[in-house]
Amino acid sequence: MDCIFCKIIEGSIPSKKVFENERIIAFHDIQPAAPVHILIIPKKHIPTMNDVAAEDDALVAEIFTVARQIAKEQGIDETGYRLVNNCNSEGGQVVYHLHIHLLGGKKLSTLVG
Ligand code: IU
Repeated sequence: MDCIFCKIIEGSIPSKKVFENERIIAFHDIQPAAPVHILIIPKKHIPTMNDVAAEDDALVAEIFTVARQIAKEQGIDETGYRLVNNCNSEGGQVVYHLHIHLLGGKKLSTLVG
């Protein structure tokens, strides 16, 4: 499969990993938009948020658990952070493997279109 994030998961493309278990990995974004910019992704290839199925409910919940844990480890849980999912072209999605952006470490601007 020609998916850059699947290649990161299998290790054929390197990444700066901050978390990994059997279902999820998290790594630093290569073009950080904030002092902390980490991507949290399922190992299962789910292209977009629209493709999340009922059987993925526990996986999606675990992604949020991992996000909370990483925010704490990065020391931004109290100051605050933002979790973002871009879905499809008008949502700004570039990589078609489900991912949640964890952004923080500075005062983020108000989210506008
Ligand atoms: P998006 O939500 O699909 O727009 O976000 C894709 C992100 O993946 C974006 O912030 C890129 O900088 C990031 N990224 C990466 O970290 N490593 C890569 O090899 C590639 C993209 I391609």
